[in-house]
Formats: sequence, structure tokens, C-alpha cells
Amino acid sequence: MASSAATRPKPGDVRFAVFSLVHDLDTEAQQDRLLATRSCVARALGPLVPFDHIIFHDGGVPLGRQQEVSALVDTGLTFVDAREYGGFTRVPRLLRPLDKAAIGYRHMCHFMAFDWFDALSRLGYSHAMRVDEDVCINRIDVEALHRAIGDGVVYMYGLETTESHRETVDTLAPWLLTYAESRGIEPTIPPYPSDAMYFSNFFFSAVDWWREQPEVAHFLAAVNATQNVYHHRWGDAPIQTAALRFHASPASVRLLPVDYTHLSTRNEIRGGEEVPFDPPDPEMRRLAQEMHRNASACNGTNALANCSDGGARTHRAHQPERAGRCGGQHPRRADPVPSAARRRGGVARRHRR
Ligand SMILES: Nc1nc2c(ncn2[C@@H]2O[C@H](COP(=O)(O)OP(=O)(O)O)[C@@H](O)[C@H]2O)c(=O)[nH]1
Ligand SMILES: [Mg+2]
Repeated sequence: MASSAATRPKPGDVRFAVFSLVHDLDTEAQQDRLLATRSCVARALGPLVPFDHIIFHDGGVPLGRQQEVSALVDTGLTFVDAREYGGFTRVPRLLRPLDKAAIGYRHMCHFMAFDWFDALSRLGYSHAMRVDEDVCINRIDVEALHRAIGDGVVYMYGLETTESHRETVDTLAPWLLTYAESRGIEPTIPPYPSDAMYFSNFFFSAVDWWREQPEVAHFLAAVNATQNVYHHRWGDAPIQTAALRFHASPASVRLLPVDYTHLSTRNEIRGGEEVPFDPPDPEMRRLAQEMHRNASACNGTNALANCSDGGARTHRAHQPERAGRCGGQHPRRADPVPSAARRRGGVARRHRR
């Protein structure tokens, strides 16, 4: 069932994108975060790993803002409207009312489960690394990355964690069992179902595995058809994990030695383990404090209610609060140059690739 050979690039075939999805970049905090985390990835990968920064958005980033922000990064950023690739468009008839932020979160999960690989493949990329706009890579084993590409690896993750979104645990596992039974699937990476999942705010993957393996495409289409990303808020991480555990060969899924900071749920990942949150990068520390303050400031508002529903809280350890949802409540900035970039004289530019 599994095939890693099919995804092995021919020499010279590798086109590598580091991608992220952003809100409207309307606020200083959002822009600072994106610039700082793009700096982290460029610094960590270094000059010997050529890649393009692809920034998906939902139509909310006007061209002028794209140009302003892109100009602050040495290599530039390529903004891509996710709606052109099936993202952020259709909301099914909902079983219960959801507010805008909760729907936005589900659109994000939908895009990151079903659409990202098609978009990147059509844009001409063979390999991609998802690095969310709130993820700072502090260290990455570039040699392991090179080896993986050479070996035709399908997927590399930074952390295996635990799904703790109750509704997903209760509804996805039975669905997966029924699906596997109806298709006669023996998971290639057992045990499955299980509430262990790859933490998908960071991963590296061969793009075409997701669209060209018929069994994978069938599985993703079947999950999508349930519309349970919207009804039950099934996240992209457990869906992606299930696809891999059902259909990827064990040798083609590897841990990538990487240390990173994830802001929205305050996670510190070191070499495949989660450790107490303590960002080594000073700019990440500042942004984390700002998000923390902001979350406290909007405590009790709708924004915080969205946090528990929109609910990125899909895993257990080290996440005392949900800070990210209130980010959109920063006042609109008048000065187009993000403060962090001003302070650092254009931090992104310093880390030339
Ligand atoms: N355009 C858009 N992007 C979103 C939305 N919700 C989340 N994202 C993006 O999806 C990624 C994950 O979102 P985040 O809030 O960090 O979720 P968490 O990591 O699960 O806590 C980030 O890169 C966000 O910018 C949304 O409603 N609209
Ligand atoms: Mg996040």
C-alpha cells in the first residue's frame, strides 16, 4: 500500500517551500510574528538549503500590505490566496452556530488537512516544510533533512503529541475504525486508532505523496466528505497522522531533530520532546509575553470564548492558556513598518540565505 519510491525526486527535482498561513496581517503583532518566525527559519536552515517562503492567506491581506511585509525579508515572501486552491470558501450547513473565529479556525484545519499539498504541487514544489507564523525554529538538523530527501522520505515531524480535543477523540477514532474495516486497511504504522498524533504546526513532507497515492487521496476525500472538520472540529493533525499511519511505510516517516518554539499554545519542542516553555530567542520571548498580556487583557471576551472552541488546544502538555485568538484585537497600526523590524533594523534582512 505504501510507497516511498514514488515520491523520490529525481536529482535536481527538489523545489522546496517553507509555508505558513496567516490572518490579515492587519496588526503590528501579526506582522512582527511573521517576520520574526521567517527570520528563525532562514537562520536555522542556513545558506545551503535553498527555499521559497510561501505565505497563504484567506484573501484578507491586501496587495500593498503583502508588498510592505515582503520587502522586509531578504528573499521576499510569496503571498498566495488560499481560496484559489479550495481554502476558506465553502462552509457546510452547520449543525450548531459558530462565530467567525471558530469558522476561520475550521477553515484553517480544512486547508491544512486537504488543500495545502495541492496548492504547493501546482505552484511547482516537490517538498514543503510547514512552519506556522507562530513557530520559531531554533535549531534543525539540516543533514537529516538532506538525507531524508535523498531517501525519498514522505514525512518528518518534530513532535508526537496527544490529541485531547474531546469531541475529536470521541468521534474520529470510531470513524477511522469503520473506514479501515470497510477498506480492509491494516495500518502500516500501528497502533491505530490512537490519540497520538504528529504536531502539525511544524512538519516536512514530500508534497505529491498526498495527492498521487490513490489510497491517500481516497482517505482524505472520505474524511472531507464527512464535513466533520466543521461539525466536530477535527483538526488537521489527527487527519494527517491517520493518513500516514494507514498508508506510509514506517521507514518513510521519521522524526526530524528540531528545536522550536510554538507561541499560540506555548510549546517548547527539543529533539522530539516537549519541555517547559522557555523560548531561547529573545524576540520570541517578547512576543510570547505580549500574547500572554493580550490574552489576559481580553479574558472573558468573545475572543477568549473562541479560544476554547476554535480550540487549538489539541494536545496536553504545557499549555496553560490559549493566547492566540485575541491577536486580532490589536489596534490597527498606522506605521506600516513592524516594530520588531524597526527595532532590529529589519531583522529578517539580517539572516541572509
Ligand atoms: N487566515 C486564517 N488563518 C488562520 C486562522 N486561524 C488560524 N490560522 C493560521 O493557522 C495557523 C495555526 O493557527 P493557530 O491559531 O496558531 O492554531 P494552533 O497552533 O492550533 O493554536 C497559524 O499559522 C494561523 O495564522 C483563520 O481564521 N484565518
Ligand atoms: Mg499555533
